[in-house]
Formats: sequence, structure tokens, C-alpha cells
Amino acid sequence: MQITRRTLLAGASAGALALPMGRAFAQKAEFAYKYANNLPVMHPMNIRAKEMADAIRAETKGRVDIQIFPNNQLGSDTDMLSQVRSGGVEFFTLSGLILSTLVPSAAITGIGFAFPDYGTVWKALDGELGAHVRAQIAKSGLVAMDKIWDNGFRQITSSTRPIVTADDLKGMKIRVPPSPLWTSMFKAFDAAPTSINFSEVYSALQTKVVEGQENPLAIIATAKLYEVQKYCSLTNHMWDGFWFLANKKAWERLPEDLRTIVAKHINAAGMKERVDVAALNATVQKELSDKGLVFNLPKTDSFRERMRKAGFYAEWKAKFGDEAWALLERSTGKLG
Ligand code: X2X
Repeated sequence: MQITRRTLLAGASAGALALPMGRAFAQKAEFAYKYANNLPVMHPMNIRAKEMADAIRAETKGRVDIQIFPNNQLGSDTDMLSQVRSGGVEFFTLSGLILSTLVPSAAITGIGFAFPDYGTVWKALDGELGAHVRAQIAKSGLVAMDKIWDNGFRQITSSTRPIVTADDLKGMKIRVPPSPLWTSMFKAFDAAPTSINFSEVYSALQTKVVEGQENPLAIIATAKLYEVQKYCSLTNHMWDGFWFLANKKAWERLPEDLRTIVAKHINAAGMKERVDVAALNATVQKELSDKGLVFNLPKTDSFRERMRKAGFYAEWKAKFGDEAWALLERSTGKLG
């Protein structure tokens, strides 16, 4: 399915939000699994996941039936992480940075201004750095599929002012996802970060509990954050991706032939989702401008300088350790 910008911003399927995606009256399959996530149904993640679930059902001849629960229907990221750990849901996609509350080294891919472009991101994540993080995840009772799904390069929005230099972040009440790395980064800018799960972000912005937030354009568009924000500063301050996680026991319960089919389709859907998200992030700015969001493109030198001076890079290098940091720098070049 092709996502057009029109269908995207028209919010075509708001009515579908009330129900899990997929076949409501499916006969109980041999393996009836749940996949939960935090994104709106029109985001490429859910569009590709729907195709993926259909392909898995078809190729396993109905033995594996994955039902999708998008848009925090089953709770916040924090709730869903508990559910995938306990087996209440079998699959869940989560930012490595939020996963770091369980697997500390999973945050390494979110270091500020580490990746200059997607080429560098995928080389690292499909290579040694990704393998390193997946090996750490495997020790936690969760299994991460080979291909991480894209969230994107993150941009800062606010209802109060554009961010032109790092000084503009001083004192800003900004929402960050629940993750020590995110809080540390925005403290380095002298902002006032508050950890809030994505499920609460729209209302936190609407009621002005916070002034701003940061997310890729694909999310600012599909979650309609432009309705409650005025400015968007294209800082590209970090890249973020979603590990496609499985509950280990549920994963191992699948016979090996089914596991191979399921993994193949999940990874293939992730590769398509990467293409969709990059395309959307590259094209949706015009539509968001038309909706009233005011864009600016800041120079990033002052941000990097502020982080260096605050000791951000040194602190996180010490936390992740020399070996992991070397893996990161092998892709990104010297950081800090
Ligand atoms: O919580 C967010 O901002 C989001 C949707 O980007 C993540 O899942 C990290």
C-alpha cells in the first residue's frame, strides 16, 4: 500500500483506532500472538506490520495469527515493556533508548549527533553495533529481530519559540521519552526535560504541561502533534529506531520452521518500513507547513559544543564502556 500525504494527514481511519488491526473474527490459530506498539495506525510501522501479519498468516496456512494493537491501545511503552517481558503480549516494538531501562547498552544508538545520515545508521545497525546490542537484549529474556525498524532523525517542536541555537533550549519545559540518555542530553542543553510516555504526549502539549517535544516528522504528522505545536526546528539531534522484540518463551514455543517464516516476514516488513519512513520524513514538511507549523533549520555547532562542555560524551562513553564506544565510533567517526 502506498501512503499518500493526503490520506496521512486526513487521518483516514480514525474509526479503526478503537479495534485491534486484523481479522476480528479469526478462528483461534495454533499460535495466536499479539503485537503491541505506540504509533498511530497511519504510521508506516503499522501499515507494514499489517502486511507482515497477513503474509505470515498466509505462509503458515493460518497456524500463526498475529493481531496488532497499535497506538498504545494496551498501555504506555512502560506498560507494554512489562507485558512483553511477562508474555502478556508476544511482540512489541520499542526505541532502544527506552529499552535501556532494562538493557542499558541499548541506548548507545541514540547518542546525540552521532549518525550523520541513514547510510551510516544502517551500516552500523545491520552490522557490528546492532549485533552487539542484540546480544545484550538476548540476555534479558527478550529476543530482538535482526532488522531494527526506523523511527527517524528527531526534530524539536515547541508552542513557544523556535530553537535556533542551543541557548534557545535554556529552561525550556520539554517532554522526553522515559530514558536516562534523553534526560541527560536535554539537561546538557540546560533545558528542563520531563519524562513522559508517548501515550500522554499530545495531551501534555495541549494542556501546556510542557512547551515542547522532539520526534521525527513522520510522527509529528501521523500523531497530529502539529495541532498543538507552533514551531519545528530541524535539529536532527539524534537518530532513533525500534527494536522488534519478542518474548523469548513465546518465540521459542514456535517450531523452528514457523520461526523462520515469521522472522523473514518481520525483517522484510522492517526493511520496507525504513524506506517509507525516510520518504515520509523527506516529503511531509510542506504539508506540515500548510497546517501552520513554522520551520527553521538551525546550525548544529552550538548544540554539539554545549554537549561536549557539559561532559555528555565523556559520561556516556564511560557508561557504555570502551569496547561498545569503539564500535559506535567505527561507524560515526570520533565523537565528542
Ligand atoms: O516516544 C516517542 O517520542 C517515540 C514515539 O518517538 C518513541 O517511541 C521513542
